[in-house]
Amino acid sequence: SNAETEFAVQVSVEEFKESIVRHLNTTLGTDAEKASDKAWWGATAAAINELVFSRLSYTQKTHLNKDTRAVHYLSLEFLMGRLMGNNLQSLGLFENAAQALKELGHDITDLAEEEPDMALGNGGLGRLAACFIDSLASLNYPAIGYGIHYEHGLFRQTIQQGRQIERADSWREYGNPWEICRPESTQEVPLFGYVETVFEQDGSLRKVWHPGSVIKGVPWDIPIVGYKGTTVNILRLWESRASEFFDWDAFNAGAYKDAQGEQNLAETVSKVLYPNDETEAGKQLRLVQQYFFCACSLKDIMRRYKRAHGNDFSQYAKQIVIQLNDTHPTVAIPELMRVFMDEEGLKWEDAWAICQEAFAYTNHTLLPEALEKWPVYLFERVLPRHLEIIYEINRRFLDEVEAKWPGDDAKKIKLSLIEEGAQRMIRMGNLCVVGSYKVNGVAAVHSELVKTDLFPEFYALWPEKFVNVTNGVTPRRWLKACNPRLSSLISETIGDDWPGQLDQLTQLVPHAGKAAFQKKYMQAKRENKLELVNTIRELTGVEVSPDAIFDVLIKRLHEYKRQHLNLLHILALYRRLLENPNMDFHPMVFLFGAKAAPGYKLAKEIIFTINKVADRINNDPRIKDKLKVVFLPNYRVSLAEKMIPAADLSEQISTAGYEASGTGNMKMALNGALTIGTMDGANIEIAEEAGEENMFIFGLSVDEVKETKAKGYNPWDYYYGNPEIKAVLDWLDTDYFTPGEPGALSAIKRSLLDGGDPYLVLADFEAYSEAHKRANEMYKDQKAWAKSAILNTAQMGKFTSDRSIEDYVKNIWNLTKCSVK
Ligand code: DL6
Repeated sequence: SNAETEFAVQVSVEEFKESIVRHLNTTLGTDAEKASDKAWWGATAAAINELVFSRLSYTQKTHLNKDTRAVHYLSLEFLMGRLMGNNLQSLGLFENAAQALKELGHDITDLAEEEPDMALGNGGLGRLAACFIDSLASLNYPAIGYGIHYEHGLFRQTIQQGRQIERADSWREYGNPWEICRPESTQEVPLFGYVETVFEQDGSLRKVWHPGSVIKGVPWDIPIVGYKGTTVNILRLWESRASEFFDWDAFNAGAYKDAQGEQNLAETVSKVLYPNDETEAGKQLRLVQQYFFCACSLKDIMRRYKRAHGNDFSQYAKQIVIQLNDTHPTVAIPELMRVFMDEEGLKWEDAWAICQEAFAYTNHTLLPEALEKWPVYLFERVLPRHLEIIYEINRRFLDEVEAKWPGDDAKKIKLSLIEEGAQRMIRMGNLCVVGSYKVNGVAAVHSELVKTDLFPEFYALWPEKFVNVTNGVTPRRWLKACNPRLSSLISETIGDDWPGQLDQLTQLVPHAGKAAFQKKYMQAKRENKLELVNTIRELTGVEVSPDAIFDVLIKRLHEYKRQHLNLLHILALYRRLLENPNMDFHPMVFLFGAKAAPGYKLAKEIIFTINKVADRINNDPRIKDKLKVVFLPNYRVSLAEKMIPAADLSEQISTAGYEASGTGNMKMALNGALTIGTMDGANIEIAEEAGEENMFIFGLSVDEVKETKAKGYNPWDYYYGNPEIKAVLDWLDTDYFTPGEPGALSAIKRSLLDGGDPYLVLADFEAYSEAHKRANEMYKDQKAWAKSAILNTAQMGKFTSDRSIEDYVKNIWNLTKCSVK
């Protein structure tokens, strides 16, 4: 199309070569003869940045001149992965860059391996944020992502004797070419101290916060290059530093040690990402992290707003929308109130009216342990002024509740922002709902559950606040860049507009039944599998066959995601094969990738058990390589990019009602894996699009899960009722997988039987096993399988994050596209 040719960066292979070599000299201080691979990668990044930075500056000028309404996406996590491939794809320069490097004697795929992942997130929530900022730029929406510039991202996982060991992730130890430090936009963040009430002469009261400490926030900007667009937005990440002013005071007072302490605290704030996923962190430092990045971001937003509007705040909510990615940035709500009232002199009513029009909140989980609550005493210590503001928000809000339900104290107890009890807690979810104009869940079923199960009283109060925006993934990274074979085939078949208009994939539907297309499609899959075979060998030493079915389960380790259901079924298959080595069964390779939160004991036991079972099975000649089990260490974005294109079967087996959406499910279906999954999260919508006949759906539905629990679920019934379940669980008590150490793998059995099996693993076991039989049977008919796989790819258009962003724009953000020349 015109727009594309207009944009396509016209950099020839020769010019790109020249630029890389020049940067080897001028940026990296080396030359082509002696440069390391790391230096070649750095020089390539610098060559790319020449194109990116000029576009960034045009974008910023345009947004400033047009004074556009923008979304500010506040997220404690951005799981970016690597940027080189993506930036090249977005600039339309990948082929030329690959050719340039080839002519310089380097393979672009090998050089890409030099780039450490930017792992500034835990899992789905952080990766979603990364996909969203990609789509925002690609769709030419003015947007800025705000987060923390962690020195260490999510821990690096190694496996030693089957166990997860955590090591620090030092992603920017040797610098990061994609980021720009902006010291001129440094902010100061107050903390601790006390609040003074000042009586004004006119009889009014004024609150003055005397902070006990001040830390600095220094921003680092990462350009986010839109796909074939001209927009380059930024992700602005705050790094904490000690404030000189405070060190100096302490130093003069002779309290050198205190000054050191200040410095330590200040620099600890952005030191490390909390490795918890769906579990409460509950540490003072985490609260300080949350406040730190919210305060810096709001000051940054205010600075930009004032440049255009001075002290007239009537336009604030027209120009600014602040999206809260989960409850982690909730403290931004009382902070904005504080800024408006204490610093800008607005009255409560005016400040509150603006806040309620500026904030919107996305909920990502229903798990009670993930719903943030902060002890009141912590707020009192760290953010005393904010506590006062929260109390006042609550007082006024409970008056509204009283007006709606007079005398109904039970309602007030449920809705209050404060949970009473031995330890009084602030409910951040409730604060978000009260302070936001929209609240969204991340898949249709999840958004319903947010209304009916999580916030039913709020829903009764403000039904129009609650909306759904189903998640999506960027097809640029998750198909075009990670799966070049399939991408080329698609482009040859339907043209190459699909990465920006994913609905066009439906043009593949008529090809799904054609033998010639099926052959090419399956050939691409096979080559991807061959590549993964090599990766598996390099990482684990295990040899697997590309002819086997590649069954992939990749996500954070959590009981509700039920990696142990998969494992029990593997044990059942192993047992069946031992009993009957000639069983009619297409060989399978079960692949796992997962990190467990370091303090989550059972999750770590599940990893250990998978590895021990894998060792035994992979080395058992009796089953003739019909079964292999591989746990790939250090699962992360760049490893996902290798596993997803090679997946045949996508395991999405959470207990129905627990997985808010899932996004790995979308990525694998897009790359032609058939889903074996429960009717949970976005699986339901994937089934609507792909057709249930092209998936293997099994297990209890959301309602059945609720009914089963209500009736009084007893896992022992399944243990005694199903001899296979009993046999595999008992097996784990023996020393079959841990010679000389019986009981070393008993944790799973104990949690399922003595622990009550909270996620209904045993209840779903049989249905899961049946679904696997259907999958195995279908794989034998390669034509039928190929057709279903193609139909999956063809019908995943809905799950582009571009569509999610358009939904946010329509239903929540109300932005206008701003084209950048
Ligand atoms: O919305 C992104 C992602 C969903 O796809 C997953 O289903 C959900 O588990 C995940 N939630 C979190 C929650 N973390 N916290 N808090 O990561 O969000």
